[in-house]
Amino acid sequence: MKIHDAPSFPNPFRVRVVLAEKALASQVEFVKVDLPAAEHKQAAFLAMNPTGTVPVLELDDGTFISECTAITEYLDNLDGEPTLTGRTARQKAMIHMMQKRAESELIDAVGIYFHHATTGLGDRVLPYKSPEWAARTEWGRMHRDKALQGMRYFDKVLQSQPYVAGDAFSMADITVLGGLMFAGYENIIPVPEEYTALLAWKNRMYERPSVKNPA
Ligand code: GTS
Repeated sequence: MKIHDAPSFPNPFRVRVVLAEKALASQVEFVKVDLPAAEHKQAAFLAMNPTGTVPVLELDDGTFISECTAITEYLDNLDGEPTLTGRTARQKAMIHMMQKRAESELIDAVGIYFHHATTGLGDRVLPYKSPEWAARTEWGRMHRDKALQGMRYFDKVLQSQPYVAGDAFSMADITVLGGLMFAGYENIIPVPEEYTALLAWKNRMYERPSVKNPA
Protein backbone atom coordinates (compact mmCIF):
# COMPACT_ATOMS: atom_id res chain seq x y z
CA MET A 1 0.00 0.00 0.00
CA LYS A 2 1.05 3.58 -0.60
CA ILE A 3 -0.14 6.76 1.07
CA HIS A 4 0.19 9.93 -0.98
CA ASP A 5 0.23 12.78 1.52
CA ALA A 6 2.07 15.70 3.04
CA PRO A 7 3.49 14.84 6.46
CA SER A 8 2.35 16.98 9.38
CA PHE A 9 -0.71 18.36 7.56
CA PRO A 10 -3.92 17.84 9.55
CA ASN A 11 -5.88 15.50 7.27
CA PRO A 12 -2.84 13.29 6.58
CA PHE A 13 -2.31 13.32 10.38
CA ARG A 14 -5.69 11.60 10.79
CA VAL A 15 -4.62 8.63 8.65
CA ARG A 16 -1.17 8.51 10.20
CA VAL A 17 -2.74 8.21 13.68
CA VAL A 18 -4.88 5.36 12.38
CA LEU A 19 -1.78 3.60 10.98
CA ALA A 20 -0.04 3.98 14.35
CA GLU A 21 -3.10 2.76 16.29
CA LYS A 22 -3.39 -0.29 14.03
CA ALA A 23 0.41 -0.89 13.88
CA LEU A 24 0.20 -0.89 10.09
CA ALA A 25 2.85 1.72 9.31
CA SER A 26 5.41 -0.87 8.22
CA GLN A 27 3.02 -2.04 5.48
CA VAL A 28 2.80 1.40 3.92
CA GLU A 29 5.11 3.36 1.65
CA PHE A 30 4.65 7.14 1.96
CA VAL A 31 4.82 9.26 -1.19
CA LYS A 32 5.26 12.95 -0.43
CA VAL A 33 3.01 15.41 -2.30
CA ASP A 34 4.30 18.98 -2.54
CA LEU A 35 1.20 21.02 -1.64
CA PRO A 36 2.74 24.54 -1.72
CA ALA A 37 4.01 23.72 -5.24
CA ALA A 38 0.42 22.73 -6.19
CA GLU A 39 1.44 19.17 -7.10
CA HIS A 40 -2.00 18.03 -5.91
CA LYS A 41 -3.67 20.14 -8.61
CA GLN A 42 -1.71 18.59 -11.51
CA ALA A 43 -3.08 15.93 -13.85
CA ALA A 44 -1.09 13.05 -12.38
CA PHE A 45 -2.46 13.64 -8.90
CA LEU A 46 -6.00 14.47 -10.09
CA ALA A 47 -6.08 11.10 -11.83
CA MET A 48 -5.76 9.53 -8.37
CA ASN A 49 -8.12 11.94 -6.60
CA PRO A 50 -10.20 14.36 -8.69
CA THR A 51 -10.86 16.57 -5.64
CA GLY A 52 -7.14 17.39 -5.50
CA THR A 53 -6.63 16.79 -1.80
CA VAL A 54 -4.43 14.58 0.34
CA PRO A 55 -4.29 11.93 1.69
CA VAL A 56 -4.84 9.21 -0.92
CA LEU A 57 -4.40 5.52 -0.24
CA GLU A 58 -3.18 3.46 -3.20
CA LEU A 59 -3.80 -0.27 -2.93
CA ASP A 60 -1.50 -2.83 -4.50
CA ASP A 61 -4.17 -3.61 -7.13
CA GLY A 62 -4.10 0.03 -8.30
CA THR A 63 -7.26 1.18 -6.51
CA PHE A 64 -7.14 4.76 -5.16
CA ILE A 65 -9.09 5.62 -2.01
CA SER A 66 -9.40 9.22 -0.90
CA GLU A 67 -11.29 10.77 2.06
CA CYS A 68 -9.85 10.06 5.51
CA THR A 69 -13.06 8.37 6.61
CA ALA A 70 -12.96 5.89 3.72
CA ILE A 71 -9.24 5.25 4.22
CA THR A 72 -9.81 4.73 7.95
CA GLU A 73 -12.63 2.29 7.27
CA TYR A 74 -10.45 0.32 4.86
CA LEU A 75 -7.54 0.13 7.31
CA ASP A 76 -9.80 -0.64 10.25
CA ASN A 77 -11.38 -3.54 8.40
CA LEU A 78 -8.02 -5.13 7.62
CA ASP A 79 -7.74 -6.56 11.12
CA GLY A 80 -9.15 -6.54 14.65
CA GLU A 81 -7.99 -4.55 17.67
CA PRO A 82 -8.19 -1.72 18.23
CA THR A 83 -11.43 -1.02 16.41
CA LEU A 84 -11.72 2.61 15.38
CA THR A 85 -15.03 2.47 13.51
CA GLY A 86 -17.10 0.41 15.97
CA ARG A 87 -18.25 -3.18 16.24
CA THR A 88 -21.95 -3.17 17.05
CA ALA A 89 -24.61 -1.48 14.95
CA ARG A 90 -25.02 1.18 17.66
CA GLN A 91 -21.28 1.87 17.97
CA LYS A 92 -20.85 2.13 14.22
CA ALA A 93 -23.75 4.56 13.92
CA MET A 94 -22.60 6.74 16.84
CA ILE A 95 -19.02 6.89 15.55
CA HIS A 96 -20.19 7.69 12.03
CA MET A 97 -22.48 10.45 13.33
CA MET A 98 -19.84 12.09 15.55
CA GLN A 99 -17.16 11.72 12.90
CA LYS A 100 -19.39 13.50 10.37
CA ARG A 101 -20.03 16.30 12.88
CA ALA A 102 -16.31 16.58 13.58
CA GLU A 103 -15.68 16.98 9.86
CA SER A 104 -18.41 19.43 8.96
CA GLU A 105 -18.43 21.47 12.18
CA LEU A 106 -14.71 21.54 12.86
CA ILE A 107 -11.95 20.31 10.56
CA ASP A 108 -13.67 21.29 7.29
CA ALA A 109 -14.71 24.65 8.74
CA VAL A 110 -11.12 25.34 9.82
CA GLY A 111 -9.94 24.24 6.37
CA ILE A 112 -12.32 26.63 4.59
CA TYR A 113 -11.22 29.46 6.87
CA PHE A 114 -7.54 28.60 6.24
CA HIS A 115 -7.88 28.34 2.45
CA HIS A 116 -10.28 31.25 1.90
CA ALA A 117 -9.57 33.82 4.58
CA THR A 118 -5.81 33.47 5.17
CA THR A 119 -2.87 33.17 2.76
CA GLY A 120 -3.45 29.43 2.96
CA LEU A 121 -0.94 27.31 1.07
CA GLY A 122 0.45 30.36 -0.75
CA ASP A 123 0.52 31.94 -4.18
CA ARG A 124 1.28 28.84 -6.23
CA VAL A 125 -1.97 27.17 -5.20
CA LEU A 126 -4.06 30.33 -5.67
CA PRO A 127 -4.71 29.91 -9.44
CA TYR A 128 -6.42 26.59 -8.70
CA LYS A 129 -8.87 28.17 -6.29
CA SER A 130 -12.23 29.71 -7.04
CA PRO A 131 -12.08 32.79 -9.31
CA GLU A 132 -14.23 34.59 -6.75
CA TRP A 133 -11.43 34.17 -4.22
CA ALA A 134 -11.56 37.72 -2.90
CA ALA A 135 -15.34 37.70 -2.56
CA ARG A 136 -15.08 34.42 -0.75
CA THR A 137 -12.86 35.80 1.98
CA GLU A 138 -15.90 36.88 3.98
CA TRP A 139 -17.40 33.43 3.50
CA GLY A 140 -14.14 31.96 4.77
CA ARG A 141 -14.28 34.16 7.87
CA MET A 142 -17.76 32.89 8.64
CA HIS A 143 -16.26 29.42 8.86
CA ARG A 144 -14.01 30.62 11.67
CA ASP A 145 -17.18 31.22 13.69
CA LYS A 146 -18.51 27.84 12.60
CA ALA A 147 -15.32 26.15 13.83
CA LEU A 148 -15.63 27.96 17.17
CA GLN A 149 -19.21 26.72 17.48
CA GLY A 150 -17.93 23.24 16.70
CA MET A 151 -15.39 23.55 19.52
CA ARG A 152 -18.17 24.64 21.88
CA TYR A 153 -20.25 21.64 20.83
CA PHE A 154 -17.43 19.13 21.40
CA ASP A 155 -16.59 20.78 24.74
CA LYS A 156 -20.19 20.12 25.81
CA VAL A 157 -20.07 16.52 24.57
CA LEU A 158 -16.82 15.86 26.45
CA GLN A 159 -18.22 17.24 29.71
CA SER A 160 -20.25 14.05 30.07
CA GLN A 161 -18.26 11.33 28.30
CA PRO A 162 -14.58 10.42 27.97
CA TYR A 163 -14.44 10.18 24.17
CA VAL A 164 -16.15 11.97 21.31
CA ALA A 165 -18.43 9.05 20.39
CA GLY A 166 -18.89 7.59 23.88
CA ASP A 167 -16.82 5.29 26.07
CA ALA A 168 -14.08 4.30 23.62
CA PHE A 169 -11.44 6.02 21.48
CA SER A 170 -12.52 6.06 17.83
CA MET A 171 -12.17 7.64 14.41
CA ALA A 172 -14.35 10.52 15.70
CA ASP A 173 -11.67 11.44 18.29
CA ILE A 174 -9.04 11.43 15.56
CA THR A 175 -11.09 13.81 13.42
CA VAL A 176 -11.66 16.25 16.28
CA LEU A 177 -7.93 16.10 17.03
CA GLY A 178 -7.17 16.84 13.36
CA GLY A 179 -9.51 19.82 13.57
CA LEU A 180 -7.79 21.18 16.67
CA MET A 181 -4.39 20.57 15.11
CA PHE A 182 -5.48 22.56 12.04
CA ALA A 183 -6.92 25.34 14.22
CA GLY A 184 -3.62 25.41 16.13
CA TYR A 185 -1.57 25.89 12.95
CA GLU A 186 -0.02 29.32 13.46
CA ASN A 187 -2.75 29.68 16.09
CA ILE A 188 -5.31 30.62 13.43
CA ILE A 189 -8.27 29.73 15.67
CA PRO A 190 -7.19 29.34 19.31
CA VAL A 191 -9.42 27.10 21.45
CA PRO A 192 -11.20 29.41 23.95
CA GLU A 193 -9.84 28.86 27.46
CA GLU A 194 -13.31 28.25 28.87
CA TYR A 195 -13.64 25.04 26.85
CA THR A 196 -11.95 23.16 29.66
CA ALA A 197 -13.42 19.73 28.88
CA LEU A 198 -12.22 19.95 25.28
CA LEU A 199 -8.76 21.13 26.35
CA ALA A 200 -8.44 18.42 29.02
CA TRP A 201 -9.51 15.77 26.48
CA LYS A 202 -6.95 17.12 23.99
CA ASN A 203 -4.16 16.85 26.60
CA ARG A 204 -5.27 13.31 27.38
CA MET A 205 -5.30 12.41 23.67
CA TYR A 206 -1.75 13.72 23.27
CA GLU A 207 -0.63 11.14 25.82
CA ARG A 208 -1.60 8.36 23.39
CA PRO A 209 1.47 6.94 21.61
CA SER A 210 -0.32 7.09 18.22
CA VAL A 211 -1.04 10.80 18.62
CA LYS A 212 2.37 11.62 20.09
CA ASN A 213 4.13 9.67 17.34
CA PRO A 214 1.88 9.17 14.32
CA ALA A 215 3.22 7.02 11.46
N1 GTS B 1 -12.35 15.50 3.34
C1 GTS B 1 -11.00 15.29 2.89
C2 GTS B 1 -10.43 14.05 3.55
O1 GTS B 1 -11.02 13.56 4.52
O2 GTS B 1 -9.43 13.50 3.07
C3 GTS B 1 -10.20 16.54 3.20
C4 GTS B 1 -8.82 16.50 2.60
C5 GTS B 1 -8.14 17.86 2.59
O3 GTS B 1 -8.80 18.90 2.61
N2 GTS B 1 -6.79 17.85 2.57
C6 GTS B 1 -6.04 19.07 2.52
C7 GTS B 1 -5.63 19.38 1.09
O4 GTS B 1 -5.18 18.50 0.39
C8 GTS B 1 -4.79 18.89 3.33
S1 GTS B 1 -4.97 19.49 4.99
O5 GTS B 1 -4.24 20.73 5.07
O6 GTS B 1 -6.41 19.69 5.22
O7 GTS B 1 -4.46 18.48 5.84
N3 GTS B 1 -5.75 20.65 0.72
C9 GTS B 1 -5.24 21.12 -0.53
C10 GTS B 1 -5.99 22.27 -1.10
O8 GTS B 1 -5.40 22.92 -1.96
O9 GTS B 1 -7.15 22.49 -0.70
